[in-house]
Amino acid sequence: MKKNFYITTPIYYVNGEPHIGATYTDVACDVMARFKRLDGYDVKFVTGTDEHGLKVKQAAEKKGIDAQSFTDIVSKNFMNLSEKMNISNDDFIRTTQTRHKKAAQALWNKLLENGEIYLDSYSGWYAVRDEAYYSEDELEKSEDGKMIAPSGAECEWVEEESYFFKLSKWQDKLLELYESHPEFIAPNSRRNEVISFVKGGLNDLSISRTTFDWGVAVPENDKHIMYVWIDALTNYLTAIGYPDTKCDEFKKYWPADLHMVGKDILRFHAVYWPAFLMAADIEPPKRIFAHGWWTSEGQKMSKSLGNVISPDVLIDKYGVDGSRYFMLREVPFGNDGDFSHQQAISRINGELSNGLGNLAQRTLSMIFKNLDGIYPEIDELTVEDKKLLNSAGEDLLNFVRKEIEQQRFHKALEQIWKIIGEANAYIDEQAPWNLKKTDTVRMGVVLYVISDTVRRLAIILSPFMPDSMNKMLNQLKVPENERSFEFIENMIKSGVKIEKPIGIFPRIEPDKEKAA
Ligand code: ME8
Repeated sequence: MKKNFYITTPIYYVNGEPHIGATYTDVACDVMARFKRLDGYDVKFVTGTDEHGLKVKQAAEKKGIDAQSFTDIVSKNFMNLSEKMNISNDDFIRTTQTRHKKAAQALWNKLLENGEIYLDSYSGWYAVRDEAYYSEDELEKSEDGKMIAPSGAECEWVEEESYFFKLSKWQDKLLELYESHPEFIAPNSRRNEVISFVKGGLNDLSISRTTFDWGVAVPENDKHIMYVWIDALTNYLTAIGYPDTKCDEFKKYWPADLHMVGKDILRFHAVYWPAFLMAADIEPPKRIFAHGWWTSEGQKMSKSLGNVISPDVLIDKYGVDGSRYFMLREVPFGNDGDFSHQQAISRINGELSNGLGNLAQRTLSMIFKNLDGIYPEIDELTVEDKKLLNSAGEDLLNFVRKEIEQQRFHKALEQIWKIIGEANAYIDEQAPWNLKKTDTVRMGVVLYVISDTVRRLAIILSPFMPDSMNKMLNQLKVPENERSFEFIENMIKSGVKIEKPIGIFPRIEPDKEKAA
């Protein structure tokens, strides 16, 4: 049976330039998508932009352009960034697209038909920055009398006619879902937070607005537009052909295997979204993973503090793959993390340049110089040779697969670097530079064993650093159709000739970074 895998990022608000947060979620999802593809899955990976709502409308007004032209420009910036970061998404959803409006209205109609929506009026607190409603007991009063949400966003009082979704009636069903599918919300600490929020009781949710018009029209009453979150969440269905639930894509990919989100938007995904879906007779997704939050040199990233880390700066300083590696290696996925340039340089130089880069470079250079660049014929492997090869083969792949399934990227990388350490210890012990003078046959075997170890590592690492690992596999002369996991235990072919190797991970000079 064909193995399918559907993974999504949140769709990002287009109220400003993309920052490191969007890149972080994109990279994590990209690693999962690429890993699954190499593991034989048929993958659908979707990202996109969330273009309606008051926040985006206000940002457009500030720029003095109409909302559609504004979102066209900013959405393009997000698209370009995904491309630059080598994100392998299969689709890019924009909520202003016709296909999406059709899907959002179809979901609305289904909820209406099922008796899950009623018209009433809303009076309460709303935070434009979060595009979220809050009850008074969740808010704090600031010194100047403003009502502040737990996120720090300022709230305003709203009173208007509104449609409501009967969220309150789904409380028990949601608790049952969390109970019967413990893997539905991860990490576990977040799961507990959601459960206690739902146990605390749910109010019906206001799902339409009348005081502005930048949104998807409510089908039966165009005085109303849909609340931006019901519009946005539907994107996960739009991408696979909804409302056509009989189409191939929908049948193949729904329920989604993983919605990856930041911890700030877990409530929308783990409470509202499954409730909307169950109310529309659609199965909930299989898993929501909420990752942590990046701060910058110890402080919350904010435009006014001037410490927002732009993905372009990251790419300039550390390269695409250096940035991808650092983000997933530095912080246990799920925890908050602080972005420190010093740490980034230290990891890139220590782990990429010295650890992996050097291993490949010195091995291939020796083959190039001493064996005319040709992998030798191998008669016999010693216990040490086999041990190293085995530790970088199926065993490592199985370990990494298990960690990736649980979104523990840092653990996967930690283990891969343990094996890189073993390979470096092996080369030092075997000392092929000495064998050059005493036993050139054994020197050839040692260099061959390391080359094949590097091949294995590069295949397993390619979801994390696709471009660099491709370069490495090119230098090793591994055929392009032999770079998926089923070939992990294949051996490099003797007699194949390599070219003069070029270092893949140049060191980053700390001084240059200070001057920047
Ligand atoms: O919430 N650290 O969009 P958004 C880590 N449109 N991740 C961060 C981050 C940070 N400092 N800042 C942002 C929305 N993110 C809605 C989503 S989905 C149906 C609708 C990431 O532009 C993280 O993934 O505010 C977070 O959840 C997302 O960007 C929020 O993006």
